Amino acid sequence: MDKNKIKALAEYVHNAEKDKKEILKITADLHPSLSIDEAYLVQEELIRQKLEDGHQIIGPKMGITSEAKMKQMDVDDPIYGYVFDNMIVEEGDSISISDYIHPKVEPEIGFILGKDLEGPGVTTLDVLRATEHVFPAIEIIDSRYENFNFTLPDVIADNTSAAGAVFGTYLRKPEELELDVVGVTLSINGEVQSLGAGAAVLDHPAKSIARLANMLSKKGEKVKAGQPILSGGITAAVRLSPGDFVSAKYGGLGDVSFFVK
Ligand code: 0L1
Ligand code: MG
Repeated sequence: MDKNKIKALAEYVHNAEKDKKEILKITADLHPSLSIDEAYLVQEELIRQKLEDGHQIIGPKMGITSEAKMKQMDVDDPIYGYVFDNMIVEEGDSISISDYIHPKVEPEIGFILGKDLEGPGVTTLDVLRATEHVFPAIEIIDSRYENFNFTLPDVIADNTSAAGAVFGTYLRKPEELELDVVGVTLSINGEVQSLGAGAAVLDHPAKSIARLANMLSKKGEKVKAGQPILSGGITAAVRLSPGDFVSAKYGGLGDVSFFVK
């Protein structure tokens, strides 16, 4: 795919995000043969455009991290994207539904590393040894595609539906918890909508960070110390509506919440 095509596809997705208007997936019409490698080139260009607009990367995020979802999409690898500064929602604050297209939320375990991790060959144990803190988080996903209808390359090009992140402030050392059996409930207005345990994320959330380091190494990049990293959704994502009070409560890892106006 030539540079102009990559730029045009990135602009197509970027404009949808800026205008809060859903679009048809890239593979429907614009570029049906979009491959995973090409999709990451579009994502890179989208990220370049966001940086050019003055936004900053806060940290990477992992997506499609449950075995069920990977099987459903017939892929062996999860995917990654990036959380930007304008996506951050302070714990306890409100978001306005009109700033999104059709937002959903999923509870995740966040990681902050004390040292960079560079693949290939990074293991779950390497991640646990390098982790300074884990924390509770909620990711807001808002696919720019109509009805969240996309193929894997489409969603990679769309920065893995990244739209928001609420980082909780309850920091824990990873050795204080068994992250695979940490339970979480996701509630809207006090009613539990979905629940799960850390193992829903590739058997162990730290394994997801190892996969991230190993995938990034293919383009000569590493997972950087100090950045908050989202390891992947633990439960099915839940659609938001105005008036919602969203709360994720974790076993041994506190909770995190916000409001929807
Ligand atoms: O963070 C995620 O797992 C979302 C990845 C994209 C899939 C979706 O938008 O549902
Ligand atoms: Mg997610």
